Amino acid sequence: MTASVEQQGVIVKALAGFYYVAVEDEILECRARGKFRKTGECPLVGDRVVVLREGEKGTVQQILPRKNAFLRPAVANIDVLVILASRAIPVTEPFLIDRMTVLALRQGVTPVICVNKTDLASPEPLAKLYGPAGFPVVCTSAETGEGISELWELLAGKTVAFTGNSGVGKSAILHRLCPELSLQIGEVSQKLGRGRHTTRHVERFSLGEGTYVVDTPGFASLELELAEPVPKQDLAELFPEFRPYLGQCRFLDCTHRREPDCGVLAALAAGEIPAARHQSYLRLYEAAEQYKPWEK
Ligand SMILES: Nc1nc2c(ncn2[C@@H]2O[C@H](COP(=O)(O)OP(=O)(O)OP(=O)(O)O)[C@@H](O)[C@H]2O)c(=O)[nH]1
Ligand SMILES: [Mg+2]
Ligand SMILES: [Zn+2]
Repeated sequence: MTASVEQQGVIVKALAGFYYVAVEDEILECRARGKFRKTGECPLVGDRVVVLREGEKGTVQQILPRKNAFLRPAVANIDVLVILASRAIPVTEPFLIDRMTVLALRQGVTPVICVNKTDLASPEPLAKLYGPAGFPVVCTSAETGEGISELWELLAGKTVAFTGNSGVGKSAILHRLCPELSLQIGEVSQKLGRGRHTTRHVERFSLGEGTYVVDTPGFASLELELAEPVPKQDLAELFPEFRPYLGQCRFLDCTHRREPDCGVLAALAAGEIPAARHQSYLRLYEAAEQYKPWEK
């Protein structure tokens, strides 16, 4: 009979019901304890966990307190969320970026906007939208290597997750950051302009010097509709370029949609806030209003 021991580690990969946990110098294949199913708790890549080890296998016993947690992409305890976008195929809808920045900021995670495929299309429209809004923006090409060292500087020493629609180049950029990694990089269907969901699981890679990057599967727009929205009253604060105007509304409970003497609407009219960003705000506000958790 093998003796069982409790150890602490970090989940580095989740795949087909197994969790791969880095304990000391090795990776232990684990199942989750049955009680997680009952409590609705879900172990995530990046979670610090207690495992019960029995020989070569283990069981995830307990999830240690989290700094933050995301369901899509399914990661925990990150410092930076790199939102990868592209203006070539597939074209990223700015709303996707806006939604991810809101989710990141809400949990105290720094969003970095990375506009990839600069060899195929100018990143400028997106850079102009997000730079002035107060986000770090970096323009890259996994093809030519443009912007990779700039991106590296934003990530060094941090735990980072990559997200973005399928085919924008998350795995390709990660491969550029660390060519030794063996990653599957997909093809983009020319006809559909969509990626093919090449990456199918969440996995954390160590790039050395205390830098960790999590590659995640790209999402489809449909999944956004199912996700739990941010409460409507919290939204305006999560648009950084709205903040200077939030104290300037006539009504304390102004929702910045159509009220008279609204500081945000005045800034919008003056061109200080881009129309696209305000439209995303309205769309997220509406989604929050219509969300009925009991219907999910
Ligand atoms: N021309 C060009 N092609 C790129 C660039 N980045 C990625 N690609 C190509 O785009 C396709 C998709 O890249 P992936 O890295 O697999 O995309 P992904 O975001 O990981 O996609 P999923 O894993 O499906 O979410 C591949 O054929 C890449 O070679 C780039 O900067 N320029
Ligand atoms: Mg991928
Ligand atoms: Zn207002």
